[in-house]
Amino acid sequence: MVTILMDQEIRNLIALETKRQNNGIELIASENYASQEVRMACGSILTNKYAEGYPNARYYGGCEYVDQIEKIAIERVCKLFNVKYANVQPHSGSQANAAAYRALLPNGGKILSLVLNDGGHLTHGSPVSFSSHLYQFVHYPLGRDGKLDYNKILEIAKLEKPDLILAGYSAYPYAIDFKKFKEICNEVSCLFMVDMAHIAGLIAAKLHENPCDYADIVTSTTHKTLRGPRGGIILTNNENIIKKVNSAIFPYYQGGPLEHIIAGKAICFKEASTKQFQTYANNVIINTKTCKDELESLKIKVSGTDNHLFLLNTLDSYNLTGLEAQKKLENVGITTNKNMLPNDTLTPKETSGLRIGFAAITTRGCNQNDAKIIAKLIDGVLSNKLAENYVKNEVSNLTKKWLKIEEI
Ligand code: DSN
Repeated sequence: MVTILMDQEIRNLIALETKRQNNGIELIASENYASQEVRMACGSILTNKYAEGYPNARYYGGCEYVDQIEKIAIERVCKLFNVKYANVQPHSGSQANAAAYRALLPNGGKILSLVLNDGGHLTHGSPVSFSSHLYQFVHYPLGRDGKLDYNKILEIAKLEKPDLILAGYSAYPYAIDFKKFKEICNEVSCLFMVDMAHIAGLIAAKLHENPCDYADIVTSTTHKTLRGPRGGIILTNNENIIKKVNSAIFPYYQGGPLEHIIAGKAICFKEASTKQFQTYANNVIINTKTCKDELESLKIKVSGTDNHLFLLNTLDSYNLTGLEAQKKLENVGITTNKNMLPNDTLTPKETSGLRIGFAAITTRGCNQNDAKIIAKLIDGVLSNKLAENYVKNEVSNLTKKWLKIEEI
């Protein structure tokens, strides 16, 4: 007889987090709600299994079922993104990026990536990340309009002669022209890598150009717009590169793969290949634009948007730092994150703005009308035009009519 010990302390905290997720308006652009089926796989007995290595080439016995699960995950993700090879083992997007750099470059290799404050990711060369310690990073800025300036990127690439150009960002609200990037890479004879973590779901739904058609390596997380479990993937069409990627993930950077998470990824890839997911991704774009347009009509300084997010300049609009604005919204149940704006004059701890995204609440059923209400609530809170209790009540009315997030 097995005794099941209930850890009440942790259970209580999970219950409270479930309540927070249900009662709040989640506008963090990198978050989403994975389906119950994905979460059940992630909480399954697959966590018990060691499977170092790859399907049919493991260092442990008893891998016949996890082999099948991992093969299915690989097949599904390759089909979803129309690519030949995949590694589904990265524990995170950062691990995926580390392995991708290792597969493509020697230590000290030169990478040209976006200025980090303009929307890049820590692993794209931040001084506090491994990336800048192992590789030499140079950067391209956004243009004055906050958009990629492909002529400028070419000019810098010709000057710097990088080994690799990196595209794909954490806070870029516009479509990315991967074909143009590839042409620049061809012109300066360098490799091309894309980190599509933020827009993977839009790409899966064919609402954004697919970087797999152009890049030597594409990395991603699986938990943002793709709506899967927390984790990473690496994709390529090159057989030689996937061999290097595989050894960079195991044994170089990681040990045993998380087969429970890989099962969750497999389910997510199936979900993302459906018509319903396409409708969902389309609604994400519509809701984001609706909220942005509404704020703009109220004369608030916001970026444009082609995808699941936009940036709100809180300093110019409300004389609030991003941090102050984030706290004011959090106080009424609207969760966002402070974010650097292109050419920001404040520090990353303060910032001049917020990043706002609709991937998560669109999963719960947020519609265009709700997106308009949310714009008015954001403006009302940040300008002090609306009373706190009124906003809390409106937040409650919206979240009560949306899909409920189950605890398990
Ligand atoms: N931390 C993620 C984001 O919020 O965009 C990037 O990995």
